[in-house]
Amino acid sequence: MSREALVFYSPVDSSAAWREALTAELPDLDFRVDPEVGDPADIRYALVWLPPRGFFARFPNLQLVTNLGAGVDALLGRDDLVPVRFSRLNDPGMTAMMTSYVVFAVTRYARDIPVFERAKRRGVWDYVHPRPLADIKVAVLGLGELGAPAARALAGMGYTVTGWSRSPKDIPGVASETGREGLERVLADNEIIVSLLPLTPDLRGILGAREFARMPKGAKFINASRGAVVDEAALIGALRSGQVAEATLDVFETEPLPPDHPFWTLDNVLITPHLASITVPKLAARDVAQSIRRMRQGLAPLHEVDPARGY
Ligand code: NDP
Ligand code: OXD
Repeated sequence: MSREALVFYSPVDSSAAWREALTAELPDLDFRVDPEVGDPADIRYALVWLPPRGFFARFPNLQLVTNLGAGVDALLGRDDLVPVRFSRLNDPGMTAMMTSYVVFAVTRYARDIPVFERAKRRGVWDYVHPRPLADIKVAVLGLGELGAPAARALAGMGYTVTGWSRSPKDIPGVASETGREGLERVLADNEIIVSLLPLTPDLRGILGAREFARMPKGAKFINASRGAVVDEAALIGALRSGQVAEATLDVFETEPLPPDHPFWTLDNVLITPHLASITVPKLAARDVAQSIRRMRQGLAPLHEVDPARGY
């Protein structure tokens, strides 16, 4: 009879912090860190972020893969995944951090901060009269676990907020749009557009030349979800022409962003290195432990992902 173990793999998250947080919840858990996995047949659970190709094929008794984050695009469609259950993390720390990033990026534009950053570099007192927040229309594309709280926070601050999602939503202070026609309206009506869309086959490249042209001239774009929801060449064209005046980009089609990428040369682009939000082990471990307990009882894990839906 083999033992029941969990394998941890992440190039960015601390295995020590996760071991401590998870074994505090589940003292009997045999927590192993790749590549020290012992007998691969012991592995029932995987807690992973961006594991290399071939990773899962080694574990014949794997039952549950938990993504160390929200976006599961890098896990789905792999050829080394045996049919297992998938879950994602959904912890309050990750949500709070994403909301703070979106509020920062939107407010930076709403309060004309890039204008003052440039004026300071030129040594110029460049007064721009502030506009009431209610006059500033912001769209949040994707109203999921992260998008909905960000939209709610923006609305709570006084912005005029519309969200776009697959199904209609009822979020206080946030107008709801769905479908292709809804997207067309959202793009045309809002001066600040935030993407919190997952990278699914449907949404790959959803924001291209046509969509940037539809935005009001001088729109601001914030992408904190996945680079490939955007056609980067089209965005660069729009940023060069001024159709899109400014962009804040945390995510890119290729990461790390290659040194010769045109985004680096654009003065109207703020680049952050994919850290809009991270998972906080102490806060997320409870759900991971609960999912393992549920699996032991033959129940579905928490925050299960439907591979067919893609998010
Ligand atoms: P969720 O899966 O909870 O929500 C996804 C949202 O997108 C839902 O509102 C869903 O609609 C909507 N959606 C999906 N498909 C479509 C479609 N075809 N048309 C319109 N709307 C659609 O995701 P999260 O909110 O948790 O996270 C969003 C993304 O943020 C993640 O997938 C990940 O890529 C990224 N992320 C980035 C981080 C960073 O540090 N930069 C950190 C964490 C996440 P509905 O509600 O109707 O299902
Ligand atoms: C995530 C991310 O999807 O950090 O959680 O990008």
